[in-house]
Amino acid sequence: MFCYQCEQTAGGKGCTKLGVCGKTPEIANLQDLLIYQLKGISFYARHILDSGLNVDKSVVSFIENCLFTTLTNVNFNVDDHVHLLKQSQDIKNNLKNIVRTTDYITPSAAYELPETKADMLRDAPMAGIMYDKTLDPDIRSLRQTILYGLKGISAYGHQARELSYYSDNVDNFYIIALEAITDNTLTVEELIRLTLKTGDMAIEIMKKLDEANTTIYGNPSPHSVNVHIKKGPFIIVSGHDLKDLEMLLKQTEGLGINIYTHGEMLPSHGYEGLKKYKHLAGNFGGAWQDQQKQFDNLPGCILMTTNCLMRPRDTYKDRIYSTNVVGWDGIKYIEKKPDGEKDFSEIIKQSLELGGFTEEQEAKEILVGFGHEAALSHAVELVEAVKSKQIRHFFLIGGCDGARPGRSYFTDFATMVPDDCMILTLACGKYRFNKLDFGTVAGLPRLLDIGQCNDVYSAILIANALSDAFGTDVNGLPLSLIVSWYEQKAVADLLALLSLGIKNIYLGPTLPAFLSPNVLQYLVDTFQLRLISNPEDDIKTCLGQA
Ligand code: SF4
Ligand code: SF3
Repeated sequence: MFCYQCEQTAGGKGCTKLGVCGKTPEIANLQDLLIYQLKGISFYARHILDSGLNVDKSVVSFIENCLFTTLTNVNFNVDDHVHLLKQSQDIKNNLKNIVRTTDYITPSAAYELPETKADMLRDAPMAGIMYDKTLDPDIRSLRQTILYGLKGISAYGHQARELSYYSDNVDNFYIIALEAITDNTLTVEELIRLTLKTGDMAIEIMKKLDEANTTIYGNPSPHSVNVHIKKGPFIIVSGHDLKDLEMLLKQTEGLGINIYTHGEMLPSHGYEGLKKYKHLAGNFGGAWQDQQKQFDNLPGCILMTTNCLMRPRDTYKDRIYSTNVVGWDGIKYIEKKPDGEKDFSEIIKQSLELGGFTEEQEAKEILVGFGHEAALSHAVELVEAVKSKQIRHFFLIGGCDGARPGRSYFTDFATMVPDDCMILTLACGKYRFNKLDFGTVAGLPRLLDIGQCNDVYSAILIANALSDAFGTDVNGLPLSLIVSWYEQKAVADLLALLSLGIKNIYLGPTLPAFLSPNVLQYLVDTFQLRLISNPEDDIKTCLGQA
């Protein structure tokens, strides 16, 4: 196996024996072959697009689901992968029959998947990232960057599609980009353009998801969330998928079960359509990497709707459920029925039987719900506060959390931000400091939580509105972006920000291993992308005092 798609990759270079995430060589090889099959499917689908026809949405959503399945910490179930591989060959065969091209057929399009898993694994090495030793390292780097951006987009695309929202541009882009990254005629410059286009598409899908979430559940508004436990039976819901949370809230109404959010589900408390359920009781635990410790021996159940799933310990393996594309060998899976609904009766029954917490902690509340509408309802005050020097600077500290010790940078950074500066947060990295009291500035909370990682779109809208008010562009604002990355949704988010021409982003805790020295240099020269150094110096540089 070889995988270097996430921040915790072994030795900062690549996982080759076993994924630090727990991905086995078997799963890694099946995932490589699945991506190879998607490239083959896209070869034929591209011909359909080029002839002016549409590709069937069932094919698009298959591609999207497979991309999402291979994202870090999503699916570790062998049977799921074998099943998807078999489906991929059927889809490829169908498209081949429709297209009947006489063009040169790429190897991934021509490939015939064997019947057995053993034979699939025999073939998998030729689909590996490092298989072609002669490939130019910059071409490989850009191809993988695009692929990881697509994986991030697919997570948001899946979430939006669950709510019946999608973008035809993004749907077509999966195909165009997957085919392009097998095209040996494309130059480095062309692949750089495609990388930035991937960023455009990331914005487009986040916009669609924002439209879906805010149309269905209303615009988030400030809401205090209890982060301590209550007495009684409970279910913990993790991941990003609001629709799953809503279905579960409906099915547990009046049953005396408390629903706690976990990880990236925390911002759901801001949405009127979800917070109206009184048994949405609070948030449990910290970011994803703490789950094994925090789920240990819990007297209740857990539902994982998206990543990040870690290897479930035996002490809770019988109490954790997955849904959507998430999976692990031996854990219970909740299917979607043909009408789009899900039956949560098994997890509900089990959580009632387990009985829940017997003690209750005194409530401790944190504030969430500053999406673009709520934040911009204070636009006039914010602009005035900047003009009158009550607010000196905005720091957006956004992105993923993770286990690396270097991530204490982000906590230190947040606590060192001067009192006359405001902190905006996004995604699960905020768990490192969101229970601290940051007080107020200019009459507003000094820490405003914008939401999940996909709500980087909200941050972009806020930044654009402030730019208009100050007659500048985003780079001219008293705003610095401090981005922590872990998995490929963060790659999509970073590409989105770069595609808007946003400069001076601080990225950490380390740089992606998949960026070749030349590609990195291009990003540094063009966007002044910086690796984080230490919080004192970085804050000084951001405030122009270095
Ligand atoms: Fe390693 Fe990350 Fe790949 Fe898992 S996803 S195998 S930790 S690089
Ligand atoms: Fe977190 Fe996985 Fe990335 Fe959505 S849940 S930000 S790490």
